[in-house]
Amino acid sequence: MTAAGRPVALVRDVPASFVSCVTAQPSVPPLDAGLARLQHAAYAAALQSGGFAVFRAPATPRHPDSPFIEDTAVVVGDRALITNPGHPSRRGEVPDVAEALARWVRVEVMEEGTLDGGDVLQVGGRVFVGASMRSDAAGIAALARFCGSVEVVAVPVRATLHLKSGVSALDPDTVLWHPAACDRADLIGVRVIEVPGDDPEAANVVRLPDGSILTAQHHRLTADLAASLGFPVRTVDVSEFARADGGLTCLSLRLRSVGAVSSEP
Ligand code: CIR
Repeated sequence: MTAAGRPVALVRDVPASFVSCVTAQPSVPPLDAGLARLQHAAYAAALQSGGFAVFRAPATPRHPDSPFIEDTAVVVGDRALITNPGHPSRRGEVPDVAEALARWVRVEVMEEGTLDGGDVLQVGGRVFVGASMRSDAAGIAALARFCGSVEVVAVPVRATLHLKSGVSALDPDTVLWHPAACDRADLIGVRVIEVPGDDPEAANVVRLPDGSILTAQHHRLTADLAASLGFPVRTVDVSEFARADGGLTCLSLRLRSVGAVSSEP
């Protein structure tokens, strides 16, 4: 399929070992890799129909969390910073991602500290980075060096795994935010829309190139909220990934300023 000029989204297939993902609490019943694969395919299809050219990196059995590809790199324009993920079990995921990204962007590897891409939110002309249980001060400093003249704002993360677990962009100047993620005042220079309810992940959405918002099926209120703000909404079921502490953004690396020449089926 030809998709000249479309921004790229890179996803990573679900291995059978997905059942052994890192989770804050043991999964009962156990995670279901077959169901996760079906949901992952629907997620990739939604990215595609919303305007991304979707590319798939193969699953790696040794890395159960590898479908959460967002954590392994930060793409700014035509450059990517390959991260050193905060959880030791995830560090082996990065070489394959670096190799895949090199097709589109210049790749640099982080040399100090830890950083998860799930903590990095690019919106309002700034880069917000969560100081979280996964991203430390040295990692945040490495990101700031990588970003050069683009302002990097460190945001203490309250009760979520990552910053983007509870804050994500609706458009270039607006974020959805849940109070469990961070202090609202830290989100300088952007319009902040509070998401109701108890689950911070309800604020995790993906803005698609066609301007629509991808929401998780189990967060009905988020879809209603986005629609009430005038955004077209697409919805996918990612419940199996939510059980492994992941949201919608975690499942792809989005290269918004890189146009694909062709995409895989
Ligand atoms: C982990 O704990 O690393 C994975 N089970 C979930 C990662 C979710 N990623 C993200 O929020 N960006």
